Amino acid sequence: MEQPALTLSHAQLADAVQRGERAALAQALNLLDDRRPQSRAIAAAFLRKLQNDQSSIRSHLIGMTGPPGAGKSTLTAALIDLWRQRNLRVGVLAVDPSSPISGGALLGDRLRMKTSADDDGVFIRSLACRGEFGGLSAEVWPMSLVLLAAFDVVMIETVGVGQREIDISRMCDTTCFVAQPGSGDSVQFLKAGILEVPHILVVNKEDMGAVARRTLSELGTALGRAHSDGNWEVPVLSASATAGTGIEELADALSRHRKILGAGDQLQAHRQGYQAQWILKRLQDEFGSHGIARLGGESALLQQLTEQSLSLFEQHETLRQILLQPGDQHA
Ligand SMILES: Nc1nc2c(ncn2[C@@H]2O[C@H](COP(=O)(O)OP(=O)(O)OP(=O)(O)O)[C@@H](O)[C@H]2O)c(=O)[nH]1
Ligand SMILES: [Mg+2]
Repeated sequence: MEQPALTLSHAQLADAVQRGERAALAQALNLLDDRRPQSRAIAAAFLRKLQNDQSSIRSHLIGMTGPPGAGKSTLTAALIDLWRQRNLRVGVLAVDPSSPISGGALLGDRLRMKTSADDDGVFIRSLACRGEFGGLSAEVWPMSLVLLAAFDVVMIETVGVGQREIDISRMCDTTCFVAQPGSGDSVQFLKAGILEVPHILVVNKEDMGAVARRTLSELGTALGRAHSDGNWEVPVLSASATAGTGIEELADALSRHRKILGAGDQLQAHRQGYQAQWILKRLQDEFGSHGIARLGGESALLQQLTEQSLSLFEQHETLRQILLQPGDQHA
């Protein structure tokens, strides 16, 4: 279906997004998808407004990862119920790997079944995984910025154990790994350093009994004490999304981790740092390492990006324009 033309100015759109208006959210997400130069300019101005308003600084970006079928969607649905009782507004990006194993298209549906369609406090968007997984964050990060401006909690659900989900986990303020009872993979991956240590580990399906308890203790051992940094010790929790047990503990652990990130500097630095990496990656994909060298090399570029206060697309676009100029052969 043809999208209606943009009827709001970028500033009006930003305001409407911050009020959590559904139509504005849909329009904003479409705008980010629009590759035409004119739309990119509007998107850049729109994102700058959101970032200037600091409207996302109190929100919480959570990554939910884990193997196919571990219960990420069911757990997310249970958390949504709880968060809504606590009067928190929730946005979800369900990243659909389109894999037949994990039942691709069901991903968002399972959530939608549990959440009322006319509750304005919940917004769910399924994303088909277009192309390479490495290219996924290209879309997910700007979308996250939009949802963070509109909701108290934003959850990104991705399937994966190991390298594939790392980018998503770096993007998020808090990463929660959902383990499947009886599957030794998570334990092995954790030991081998393939699974980047999440902030929270949860073994779902505790209603399965002994097998779940065994996985819980194996994960606890594999994690050891080595991974607790100064102010955060990684909790290993047990829950059952279907029986509704352990959900409050999980929600509390998530909010405890959010609290230690604080209301300002640490969180801001983390997101700004990720954004710099995001832009670097986009430029690398488009112009190769030669392009990065022309901009003064990776570390100088990252330094410059974290210090600038331009918005995401503006930073990216400004650097693209520089690189699209005829190259200085001596650089
Ligand atoms: N016994 C039991 N089954 C559960 C629990 N949570 C989820 N399930 C079931 O496990 C299956 C997978 O659940 P999902 O929530 O779709 O898992 P997922 O991790 O989102 O799966 P993908 O997105 O496809 O990777 C479904 O049949 C759920 O009903 C639980 O706590 N206990
Ligand atoms: Mg799922």
